[in-house]
Amino acid sequence: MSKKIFSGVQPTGNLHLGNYLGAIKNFVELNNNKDNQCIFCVVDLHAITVKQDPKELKQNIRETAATFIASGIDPNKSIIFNQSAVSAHAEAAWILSCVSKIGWLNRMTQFKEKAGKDKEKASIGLYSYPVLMAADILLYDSTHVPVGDDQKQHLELCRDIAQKFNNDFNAVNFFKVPEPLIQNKFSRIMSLKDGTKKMSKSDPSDLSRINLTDKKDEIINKIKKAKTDDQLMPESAKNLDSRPEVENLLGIYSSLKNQSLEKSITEFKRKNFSEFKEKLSDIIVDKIEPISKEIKKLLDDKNYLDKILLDGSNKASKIASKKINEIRQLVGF
Ligand code: AQP
Repeated sequence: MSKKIFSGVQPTGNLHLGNYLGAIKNFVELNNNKDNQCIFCVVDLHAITVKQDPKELKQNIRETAATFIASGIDPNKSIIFNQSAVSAHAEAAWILSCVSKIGWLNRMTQFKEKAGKDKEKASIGLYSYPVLMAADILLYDSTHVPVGDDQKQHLELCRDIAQKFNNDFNAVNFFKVPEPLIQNKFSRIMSLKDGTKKMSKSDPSDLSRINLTDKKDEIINKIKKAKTDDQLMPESAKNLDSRPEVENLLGIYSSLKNQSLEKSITEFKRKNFSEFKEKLSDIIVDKIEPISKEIKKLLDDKNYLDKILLDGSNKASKIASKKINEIRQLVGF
């Protein structure tokens, strides 16, 4: 059966190895399967749930589209567009927010993490972010949504919203209930400075992440400075629970090498970290450097990127306007 894939990335700058291994790498594989119909969205409406500089946002939208293409997504096969160009997303989000329960949203851990201690000061957009995400997915009758492990809870909410809308409006199977596509291995890449925190664009320390635009020496330097401990490399996966930074670095290595964690552990068993870090830097540089170079090349041709986004939004708009019209009818507008 052909899969309808939808996923998005926020244009909030500093796209990193976590975004790549947790999401974009998977997008490329899905794009390469000729049976799939894929839509990859630069979710700029999501980005403004926290304050953005308008000039930087514009640049980050192009950079995110460039990252998709540089990583291997073919714009002739998959639709690449930015969310704000298709107004049905905002309209569907409003309608869906009227069937979603406050209690459901109160359980979302990402809001709690991002809003921090002072929830009163967070934007309403940040709170209702998962409803907009549900609108994005449901407008395209998506059957599968590739995301990192951190988005699993939002996907479950999207499934609840779809079912509630279908029930409330007596519209059996109107919204397809999507399946998450989460890689079961290495689906959450952690900070290079703290193995208990996920690698994130908004971490104030640039040393906490490998950006997809980093140059070779920056990568080598960041891996050299990545937190480890004063023991030797582990002998087995058993005691990794108490060594989250080591587990994370071995996870990154295994993911890039497409091999199991156990195999990586055997490869470096009882060795010094310096030897492992050298090999790890090499493999990251091999993967990231060509992507980084291609992103820079694409960013020099803004017209090309703008055209890809415009073509993509025209295609997305055709699909989304049909669905939003059906939604309007069901609601009684
Ligand atoms: N550390 C991560 N490990 C694995 N997957 C990750 N993703 C993000 N961080 C990791 C996945 O990347 C996709 C795009 O994420 P996003 O840009 O839409 O938002 P995010 O999850 O909020 O990313 P960040 O880096 O954490 O941004 P900030 O710092 O702005 O909050 C998603 O599929 C996500 O799962």
